[in-house]
Amino acid sequence: PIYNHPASVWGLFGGGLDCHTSESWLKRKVAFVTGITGQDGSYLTELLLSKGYTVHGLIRRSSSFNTSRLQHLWRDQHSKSPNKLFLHYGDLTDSANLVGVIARTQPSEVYNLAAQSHVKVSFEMAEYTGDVDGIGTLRLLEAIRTCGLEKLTRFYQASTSELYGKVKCTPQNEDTPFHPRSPYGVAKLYAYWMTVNYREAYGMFTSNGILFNHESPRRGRTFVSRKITRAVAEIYLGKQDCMWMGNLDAKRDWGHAKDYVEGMWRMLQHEQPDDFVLATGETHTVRSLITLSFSVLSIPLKWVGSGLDEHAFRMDISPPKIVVRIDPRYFRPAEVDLLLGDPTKAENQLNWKRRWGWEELVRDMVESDVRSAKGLVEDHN
Ligand code: NDP
Ligand code: GDR
Repeated sequence: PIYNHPASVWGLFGGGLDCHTSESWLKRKVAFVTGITGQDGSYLTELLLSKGYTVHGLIRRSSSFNTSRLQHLWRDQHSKSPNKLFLHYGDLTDSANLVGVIARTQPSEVYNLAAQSHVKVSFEMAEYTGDVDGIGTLRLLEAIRTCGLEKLTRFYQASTSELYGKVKCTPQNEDTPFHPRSPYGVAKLYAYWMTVNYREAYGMFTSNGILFNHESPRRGRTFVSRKITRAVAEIYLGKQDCMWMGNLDAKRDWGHAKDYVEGMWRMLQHEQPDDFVLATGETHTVRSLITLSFSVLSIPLKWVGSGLDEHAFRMDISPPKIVVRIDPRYFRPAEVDLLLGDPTKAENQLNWKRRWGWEELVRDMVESDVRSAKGLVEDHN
């Protein structure tokens, strides 16, 4: 990782207001991205670099390689053609580190994407999830204030449709009440309100993107979409017999991550800080995600609706083969049954429009997983 010291007139802390208007500050196009090694972080970095930003990313020290999603973007700064991507070690649990990185990088825009983002895992690591996803957001907001950048730096918070949880009305929009159903959702609720509070209390430009599920070939393997598309590819190639799943009846509003990172960026270019839903306005069951994934590869599938295999799917070939079974381990102590978002506000005010449809998303993921299962491309995540 290479630290970039921008030739700033501030020294380590603050003083920005004397030297810059907020407009000229924004024009510097310096972004700081936490969670840069994740699915969204990698797509957002691509987008920001393509728009001429200098991008600083926070990465965790790990004994195993954790920057594979950024590999194609990384240029050694000693090379002949370095780019404007810089990585900094840090962690949302380390306040002093965050202050130091913000002070050194002087970002005009901060995107807080870092999180323990797995809902099921959050039941097993509730305290840690609260620390990172909840208090971690507070630490980052405070780091911006400590550096005297609260009137200059714009802040994006990765909020989530998990805030709605036990939904009271459908579709969900910015005015729908919250009722989170997991330690992850509760931690994100704290972060959501801290983001609103810093806007109201200190006049900071802080915005929440309330994003519904979004997926891609770079999605982590333990989220349901990627677990399914990888398994379908492996079953197709005869490398795996069967996939073990949890609740097939859950309904989600699934979009493509590429569309959603564009919405994040638009939120920080808006004239006012605000909270926006990004969603597709369609909902599908996990079950239909499975059937669609198999159908991309023209594999006929039947749902076996009785007996021992009450929830199983069978490949409709001769001899028939059970390819999907249920394992109660994958059920959650409390489930979010139905998510369906209404993105009207973002469409009208940010001119945000998704480009990817449901079938295109699933096809993109399945085809990518077939390529990597065949060993034609490296699986980066
Ligand atoms: P990922 O799980 O793919 O990425 C999470 C990122 O956070 C990784 O870079 C991870 O680093 C980093 N991270 C985890 N813990 C810490 C920590 N303690 N300190 C610093 N960094 C940490 O998530 P997505 O890209 O899918 O999601 C991005 C954000 O958006 C998350 O906050 C998520 O909760 C939220 N969100 C996601 C949605 C989705 O459908 N994808 C929908 C709504 C919200 P490492 O690589 O080292 O593990
Ligand atoms: P979610 O995503 O919890 O919505 O959170 P996930 O893909 O994990 O689950 C979606 C639904 O599928 C059901 N399910 C299974 N889930 C997993 N992971 N594995 C299984 O085997 C399985 N079988 C059924 C789940 O019960 C659930 O109903 C994601 C994350 O990206 C969050 O960070 C983000 O905030 C929300 O989306 C919006």
